Amino acid sequence: MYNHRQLIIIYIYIFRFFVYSSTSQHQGHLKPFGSSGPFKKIDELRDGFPDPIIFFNKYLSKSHPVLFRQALINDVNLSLWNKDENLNKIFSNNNEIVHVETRKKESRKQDILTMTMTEFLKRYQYEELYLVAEVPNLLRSYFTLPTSLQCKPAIDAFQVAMLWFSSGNTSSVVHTDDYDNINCVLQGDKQFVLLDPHAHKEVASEIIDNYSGSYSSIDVDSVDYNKYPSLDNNNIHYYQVTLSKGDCLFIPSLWIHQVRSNNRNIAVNYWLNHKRAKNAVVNENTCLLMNKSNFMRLDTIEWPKEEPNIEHLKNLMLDLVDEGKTNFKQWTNEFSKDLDFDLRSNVETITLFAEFFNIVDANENGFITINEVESLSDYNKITAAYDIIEDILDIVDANLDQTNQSNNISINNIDDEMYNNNHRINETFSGDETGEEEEEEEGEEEDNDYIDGHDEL
Ligand SMILES: *[C@@H]1O[C@H](CO)[C@@H](O)[C@H](O)[C@H]1NC(C)=O
Ligand SMILES: *[C@@H]1O[C@H](CO)[C@@H](O)[C@H](O)[C@H]1NC(C)=O
Ligand SMILES: *[C@@H]1O[C@H](CO)[C@@H](O)[C@H](O)[C@H]1NC(C)=O
Ligand SMILES: *[C@@H]1O[C@H](CO)[C@@H](O)[C@H](O)[C@H]1NC(C)=O
Ligand SMILES: *[C@@H]1O[C@H](CO)[C@@H](O)[C@H](O)[C@H]1NC(C)=O
Ligand SMILES: *[C@@H]1O[C@H](CO)[C@@H](O)[C@H](O)[C@H]1NC(C)=O
Ligand SMILES: CC(=O)N[C@H]1CO[C@H](CO)[C@@H](O)[C@@H]1O
Repeated sequence: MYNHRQLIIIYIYIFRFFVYSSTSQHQGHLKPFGSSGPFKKIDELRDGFPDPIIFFNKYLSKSHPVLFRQALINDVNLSLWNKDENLNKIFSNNNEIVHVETRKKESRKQDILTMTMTEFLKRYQYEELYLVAEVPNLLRSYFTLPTSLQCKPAIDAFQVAMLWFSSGNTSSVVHTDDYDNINCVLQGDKQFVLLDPHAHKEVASEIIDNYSGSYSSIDVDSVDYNKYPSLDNNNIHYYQVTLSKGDCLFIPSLWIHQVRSNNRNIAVNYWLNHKRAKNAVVNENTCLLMNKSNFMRLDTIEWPKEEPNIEHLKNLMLDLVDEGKTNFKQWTNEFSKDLDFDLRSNVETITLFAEFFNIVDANENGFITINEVESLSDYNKITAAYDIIEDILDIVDANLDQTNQSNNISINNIDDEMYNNNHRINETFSGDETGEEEEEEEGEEEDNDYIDGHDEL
């Protein structure tokens, strides 16, 4: 039997065990995501948007976030958002449909409703509703494209403008986007927490644990540091940014972020295709600053068609395996259909596609399994894979421009040949330092070592 003194000592050991080896002592443990520091300060500009040349050279191409305080202050249409009354007038004779989420604390598994704008305006103050949709047609004439994007090569990279509208108290999941993003608050305020994935690679690959959605299963209101030990580290610097009406924030592609909103809340965000934005040549010649009284409104911009992106790629791969299409020939056929281009008709595209297949086919047996697709959750791998698809798309685009297929190669067995040849390339993609060989950028960026090729998405 133990005497009292021994029992106390045992209790102390048990206590110490829990305190020191089981429970995180970090002050952020079980608190909202990013609520305890240390913090880093975001660059802040106070004179509206910088011109496109500065924006692209100093921020976008360097994946450097920046806050444009009161950038919309001179926007004559900013007062439109003050009252629902104004919006009701605009939509009074219109049936435009919008997508509406049904959980203000974001769940990627929630139901999405569709309803008219008028119906949304009637209901959103009283129900758990969050409009997240492309800016409705009828509203586009009220939006001026941020002047940092008012330049032809920048507009060519423009992907989509989204409207975010709720009565407040929304919180997003922790996630990343493939796009570069400028987010502007039109009403209410929004809090952003940003985390640099290049400075915190281990955090990025641990917490973004749902690969098909590029998001984290972290409970944003109570982060369990025991579950995400990479966060249990006092060298992780968060950026906390609060935007008020008229403020805009640039969030670089692939930066980890989480967003909350308060009160009646309206925001717009502009997504740019990262690869195109990064390759955009924005200088004095290509980007004559426009006549200030003629700034482009959203309704005057030709809406680009949505490109295949990582999301689409992931879903396509999962669907193929589901349908029992698992070998190289089948994938070549299906991807050809998806890209609307016969991958075999061009030696470069079929070679690249074989490289792509090899990345996915981790055990190199020639068949893709669900496990192999799932294990692509490794950030480096999925982006290396997606990068190849982007390269294929470039070739496809160039070829379609020519509409000249006289350089068709007659290939019948080339699939297998290519497939075998490309096994040689496999080690290129097997480690963390993927894709060195195919780095065709100028390569001066410090973020290259995060994931090679990542910065081209
Ligand atoms: C990822 O999220 C989707 C919903 O967005 C869900 O269906 C799927 O089960 C999740 N996968 C994992 C591994 O959590
Ligand atoms: C404001 O909105 C009106 C109505 O769509 C439009 O005619 C006008 O050009 C907009 N002004 C600016 C500066 O965008
Ligand atoms: C705000 O949202 C949180 C969940 O994120 C919920 O617990 C809380 O009750 C909500 N507050 C109000 C006032 O609706
Ligand atoms: C700018 O545009 C306005 C309206 O179209 C026009 O009146 C003015 O002359 C233009 N200014 C310059 C410098 O082109
Ligand atoms: C198509 O390509 C062939 C040779 O590759 C060239 O001779 C011909 O001029 C091209 N046609 C067009 C329309 O570009
Ligand atoms: C090239 O291939 C396409 C289909 O892949 C075909 O439609 C076209 O006629 C071919 N052109 C030549 C010159 O063989
Ligand atoms: C054929 C070939 O080169 N296979 C290599 C693929 O990569 C693995 C390492 O991931 C090597 O062990 C194989 O030899």
